Amino acid sequence: MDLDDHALEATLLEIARLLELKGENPFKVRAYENAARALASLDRDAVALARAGGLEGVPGIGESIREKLHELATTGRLAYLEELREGVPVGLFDVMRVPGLGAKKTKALWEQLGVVSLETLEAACREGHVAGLKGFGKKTQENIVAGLAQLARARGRVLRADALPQVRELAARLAAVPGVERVELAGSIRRGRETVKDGDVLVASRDPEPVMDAVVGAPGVQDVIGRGPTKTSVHLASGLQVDVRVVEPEAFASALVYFTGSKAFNVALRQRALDLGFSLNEYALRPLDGTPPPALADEAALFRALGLAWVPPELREDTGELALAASGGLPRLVEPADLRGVLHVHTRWSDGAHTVDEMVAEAARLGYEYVGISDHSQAARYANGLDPARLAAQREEVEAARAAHPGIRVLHGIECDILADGALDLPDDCLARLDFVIASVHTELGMERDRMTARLVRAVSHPAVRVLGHPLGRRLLEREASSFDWEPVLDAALANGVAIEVNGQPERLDADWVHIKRIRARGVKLCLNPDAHGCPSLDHARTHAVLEARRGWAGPADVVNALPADRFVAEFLRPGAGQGGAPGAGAEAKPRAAKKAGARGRGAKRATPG
Ligand code: DGT
Ligand code: CA
Ligand code: ZN
Repeated sequence: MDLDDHALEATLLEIARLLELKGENPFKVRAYENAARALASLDRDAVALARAGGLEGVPGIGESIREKLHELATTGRLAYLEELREGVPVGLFDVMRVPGLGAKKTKALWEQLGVVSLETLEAACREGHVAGLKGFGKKTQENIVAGLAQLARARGRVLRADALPQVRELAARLAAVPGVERVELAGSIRRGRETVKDGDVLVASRDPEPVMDAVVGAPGVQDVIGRGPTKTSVHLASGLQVDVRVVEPEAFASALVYFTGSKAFNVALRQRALDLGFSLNEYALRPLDGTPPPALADEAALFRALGLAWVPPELREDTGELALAASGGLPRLVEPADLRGVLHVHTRWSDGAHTVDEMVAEAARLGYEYVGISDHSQAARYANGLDPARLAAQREEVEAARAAHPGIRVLHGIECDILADGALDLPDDCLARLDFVIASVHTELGMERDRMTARLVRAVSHPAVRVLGHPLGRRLLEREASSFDWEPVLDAALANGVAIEVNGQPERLDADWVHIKRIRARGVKLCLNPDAHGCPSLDHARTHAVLEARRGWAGPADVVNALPADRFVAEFLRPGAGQGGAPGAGAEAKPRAAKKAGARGRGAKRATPG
């Protein structure tokens, strides 16, 4: 291991934090902090000094710490640190840095609420559990939520969906540089996190210079943050930072694993390597006995060498995936091709950009067996939501689309607003005539927790409701999630066979992966939807929603719309749904005026698309 002075200092500070987390004597903690400061102010090569035993007499560094630094500098390892790290989630170091949270509060959150990372902290706040903790209270919880938001903004994160095409374009450019053997995206983009701090690109080549030339000369590059022989960082015109690293082809597999991360996953993987007698870093997997490192053709070979199945990047968050990879028990995750149909599709009847016919044609073109049209309901005035008369009139257009596209089953539903008291926004008889109902909250998202819980339970218990839409109501980087108690909502969903949506809009991704795990554990099904407002976003289910579901360990059996059309209708909707003329299909409810004015004219705007 290559050590710089900073590594010694960082190790001492890490020990101090770990001691605090373990509730150790404050004097001991202070001793490590003081020693770190003493090292920082040393104007000589600290590693060389430590190795040679030359730290004696340096003020602020006692004998016991001196010995540890010697061990670290000579062997690259420190048994004491590894012992301290045992069982302490690395994510806690991020938690400790949240404004208002020190080691003491972090310890309480960890021990009493199972908080192990910023994500789990956020979830615990959302659930209101933090407020209930002794010594915390509502005010503290609010401060933590504000602190988390502040951290997210300060960290300058952007939506993955915004970053992805930009990073891909640069990567494609690099793939064309002579001498380049492989190019892959790494980091949080590859793991499918909802937001990312920067883009990471990994290149295999024996000749890095032309690659770096291509990076700094790429058309979208605004400025060069730094250029070196192995790493170049740039800002794109959008402000997004991209780090490009070039490694020898032999190092590509270990580098790809390392730079894909997450950091927590890397730490756990390296520990496993050490336990098996290897050192693992971004360059190689090296036997500690000095025998030559094994050749690793790809990531799978590296995992294999550690007795592990290949872990999909979406799972690499150190939340139990390594144990399963060791036992051969990794779940088969849902894949884009598993989705046989989608619900939650808006049209020009409310706030969508395309007609029913256009959306159905696009769904057919994408290979779906069924598509559910679901515009907003009347309470959503801002979106031109449908009242009963317009809903009935829309049925005309749905019937026309059915006739025009016999290859796809067209379902007629609605995204019905959940009113403040949990009642639905349309009369029961009106809802009963539809093939499906997605119930969603669009107003009073910040309502008090108990009222929100009761509101959702009531909505989910309505017999017409099939899906609870975007349950958190969050907008990434903009709006916090609503707060409610998940358990009663999941109970009601289970009792009523209601699925929870995984909304594929990149700024929603709702339910999120942390809750998806809980939903699945409860036996409640997921419905992966695009929430499309036009043809281009119709595929958001296969791209973004599938990724979020994979991060939540969901398999095809967890997903209702992985069912083929016949079973989806028979088992999840009701027999005959989506075939037109369904029981009580509601011809009697269609006002004539609406029939003439609304449907046909718009539907005819575009014939079957080419
Ligand atoms: P981001 O950029 O905040 O959205 O998230 P990442 O995961 O892309 O983080 P980034 O860009 O800082 O680093 C890329 C990967 O490199 C990360 O997932 C794991 C690895 N890595 C970075 N720093 C460290 C470190 O200090 N220790 C270890 N073990 N791995 C690291
Ligand atoms: Ca990154
Ligand atoms: Zn909605």
